[in-house]
Amino acid sequence: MSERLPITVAQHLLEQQKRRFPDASGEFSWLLSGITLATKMVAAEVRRAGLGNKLGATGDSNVQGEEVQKLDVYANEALLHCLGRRGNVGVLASEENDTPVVVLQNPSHGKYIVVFDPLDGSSNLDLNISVGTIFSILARDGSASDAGADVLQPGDRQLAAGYVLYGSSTMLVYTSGDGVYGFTLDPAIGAFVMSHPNIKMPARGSLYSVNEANMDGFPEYCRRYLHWLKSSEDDAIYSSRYIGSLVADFHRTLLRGGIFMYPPTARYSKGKLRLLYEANPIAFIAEQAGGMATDGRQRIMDIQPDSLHQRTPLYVGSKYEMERLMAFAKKKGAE
Ligand code: P6P
Repeated sequence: MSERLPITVAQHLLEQQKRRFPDASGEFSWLLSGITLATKMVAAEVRRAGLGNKLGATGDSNVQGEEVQKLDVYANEALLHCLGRRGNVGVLASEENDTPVVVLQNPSHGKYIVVFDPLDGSSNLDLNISVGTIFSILARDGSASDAGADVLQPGDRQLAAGYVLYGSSTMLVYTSGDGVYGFTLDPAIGAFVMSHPNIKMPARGSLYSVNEANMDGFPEYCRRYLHWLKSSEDDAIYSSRYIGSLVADFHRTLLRGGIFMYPPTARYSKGKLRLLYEANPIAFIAEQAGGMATDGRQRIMDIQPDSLHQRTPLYVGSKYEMERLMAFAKKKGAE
């Protein structure tokens, strides 16, 4: 086939599944097409958010105590609708829902769990700043007593993970454990088309990303590390970039290298970001691209979750910057 013709995410998934699992039933590809359909619907709404009274808050707050934006509700309903009808998804767990939604009771039918943040960074929508959808796919462990318990799996057990960045273009970035692939939504044909095959994070970068307004609440080692980043030791010259939208800040780190940090702060003593549907999918992608992701003490994907919406500190980025951070964390009096 001519190189000029597009490779869509559906074609890529089928080829990848066939290569890795020759007897694959195509079920997984069908599941992922539920995510691409929902995120195309979200992209269409985000792209014209300023029209037709779509911006702004609903007046409600979610389980996180955060103000719910109108497009949060739309994105959440689009994902629940498109994934709920795939026929192989058993449980859906969303940042916007207090508890998981059981779609198919019988684990042998609904063998997949999808955990997602439908529209991360939505408070930035009114400012036309990039936002994103983040998702993580797990297998149902039929032995679990209830759907809530079934969802609480460490990130190491993710089957796949990804995000859709609604930025200057709409990009899906995805891994199923066999590398990281980027697809750009082509509005002319309404399909996500392969644009970034086999993404690798640079081993070292020149950017760091953290909300420095929270610095006084950071652990001591983190403050020392930031001081090192700002010094010109090791002839390293770093610049600071911070968008305040996780998917955008991580996507830049994935492509340019460096480090993104959301440490414990005075307000969020366990970190602000959520383990299951923010840190875990981001960590899976980072590691598959050659980077690292920790909570300052342990690998993010080793953490055994206790609850659906639990928060965690997140440090994610290039090997060099991450290993330097861990060296600061190990020093005596690091806290
Ligand atoms: P802060 C957005 O609200 C979000 O959940 C992430 O997308 C982002 O990384 C973080 O919060 C920004 O938090 O405290 O710096 O505004």
